[in-house]
Amino acid sequence: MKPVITAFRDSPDRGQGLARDMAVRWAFEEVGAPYDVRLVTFAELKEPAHRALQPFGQIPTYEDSETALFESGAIVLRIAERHAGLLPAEASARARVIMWMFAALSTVEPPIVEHDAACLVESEESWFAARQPLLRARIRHRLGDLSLRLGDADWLEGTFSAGDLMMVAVLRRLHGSGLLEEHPNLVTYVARGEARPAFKRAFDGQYAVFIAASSAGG
Ligand code: GTB
Repeated sequence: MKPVITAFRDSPDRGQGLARDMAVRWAFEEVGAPYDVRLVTFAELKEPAHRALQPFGQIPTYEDSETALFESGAIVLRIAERHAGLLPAEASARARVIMWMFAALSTVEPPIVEHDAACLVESEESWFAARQPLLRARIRHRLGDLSLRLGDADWLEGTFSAGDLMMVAVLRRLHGSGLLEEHPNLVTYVARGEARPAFKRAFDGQYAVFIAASSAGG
């Protein structure tokens, strides 16, 4: 059985590859493993059949012949563990790559999500503008530290890994914010990730869904 993942039938990101199926698609493309995508509507996400796979009613999910998973980080790790290319074989090096996956999702991403959520749901509030500098400062703080650590290296742990995949996927959410541009090495880091043929295939896959949804919607 080819693994099956779920993605939005009509993603709010309008095909920019910002929804969390993107990292999963990218991981499959990096390791050259085939997969199927099952598209779901927002309504379907909240139905019992989907919640049996994803208790929080979200995408992405993942099913293979042995197990079913949710959480994009866990799914990328599963793909990386089953196929060569995204995790080093040596145990300590492997642990360091997994550490960077966690860093991307639990240290770098939260202030970015907080900022996105504020822009999405709080923009009409009287205190919206006053809170922006604080939210942006929290992101800046993480970017400054990440930039220092990356320095002039191409990737976080020598060669491209699942850690870079998750980190670049997270940093892409800052496109258009002006924050990434404060660190030229992070701009080139993200561009290096986006230039990978596997990234492009994954991006094109999700973009095709957006085009199909747009055509269907007239
Ligand atoms: N921690 C989970 C994971 O990593 O898998 C989070 C999954 C998640 O947030 N899924 C979102 C979802 O299903 C889609 S990706 N939301 C529906 C719901 O909760 O009802 C988050 C996302 C959505 C849209 C954009 N965008 O438009 O730019 C970016 C990111």
